[in-house]
Amino acid sequence: MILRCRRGTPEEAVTDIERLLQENGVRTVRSPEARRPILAVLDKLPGGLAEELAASPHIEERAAPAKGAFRQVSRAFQDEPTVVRIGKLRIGPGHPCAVIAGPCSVEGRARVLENAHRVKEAGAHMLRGGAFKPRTSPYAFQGFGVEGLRQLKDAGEAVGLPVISEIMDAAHVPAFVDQGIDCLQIGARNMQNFTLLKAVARAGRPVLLKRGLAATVEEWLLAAEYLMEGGCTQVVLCERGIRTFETATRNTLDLTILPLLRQWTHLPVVVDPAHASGIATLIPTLCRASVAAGADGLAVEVHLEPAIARSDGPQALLPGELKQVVAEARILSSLFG
Ligand SMILES: [Mn+2]
Repeated sequence: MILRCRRGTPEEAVTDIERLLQENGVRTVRSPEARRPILAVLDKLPGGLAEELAASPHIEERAAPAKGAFRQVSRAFQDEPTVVRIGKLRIGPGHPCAVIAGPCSVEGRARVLENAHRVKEAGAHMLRGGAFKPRTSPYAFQGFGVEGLRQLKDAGEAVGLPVISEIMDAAHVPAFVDQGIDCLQIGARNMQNFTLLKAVARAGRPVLLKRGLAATVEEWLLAAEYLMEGGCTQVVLCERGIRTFETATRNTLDLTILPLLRQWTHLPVVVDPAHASGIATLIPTLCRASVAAGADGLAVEVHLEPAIARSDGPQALLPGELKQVVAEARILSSLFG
């Protein structure tokens, strides 16, 4: 349950409500919302307490979350949508569509630097690159690890872009922080790795949380709830396609949930049509559809020579194609935003 106080409720009245709940063994969390005090009630209310709260002149509304266990991710927990801050970049409503681009894998210092220059020239806002790669086959390229993080960060700094990379292991959090990785990505396969979610939440960095390939929206938002419960308020959701009966494409891009997420959560949403489709020629069209459906950002992969990419070459855009995607996203987000 979420308790929404009237605007202008005095602070003492709010702390009285918090104390009353605490004395009854009920935990609460205060929303960062500035316009009015909002409390998420984490535990079940004991008998009689609900009536007592209902009688309070300070509580305007007792909102039920869209799904039972949602609390801090709930739309009702914040009147204002969350705008995630990554350096100078802003991801969320009211800001231009954020484009995250770069190679699937960091493939060496010179290559990632060249890629970064082309991504920057194309107008993208954040450089991506995998250093720890979750590959289906153990024989496929696994990434350069910490050295890859260092090369990615150096490339980002050289062109003035923040960087994002996937973290697969809770033990790697200090390495990501030490290397200055600006945004930590939780990949689709780790969406419900709760130990990882808890560790990443404490890293004090923005997090991009990909939807699991077989995860419902409820499971996905509860994974985001883990991050928020752990103290991370800067969470970006990323739809990257789900596994269906269809085999013509790598996954099936689920844009249906974009307007639904707007109703259920205040968190911003980015769409990754590259991993959803797996086919580079489909990506520009899917980018347009994503922005039209309300995406706050796009995540795509770029390679200068896709034929020799060490991973995901078939879904890599060329720099010129990225430039077109960025230009169209800017126009469409101003039209629909
Ligand atoms: Mn990839």
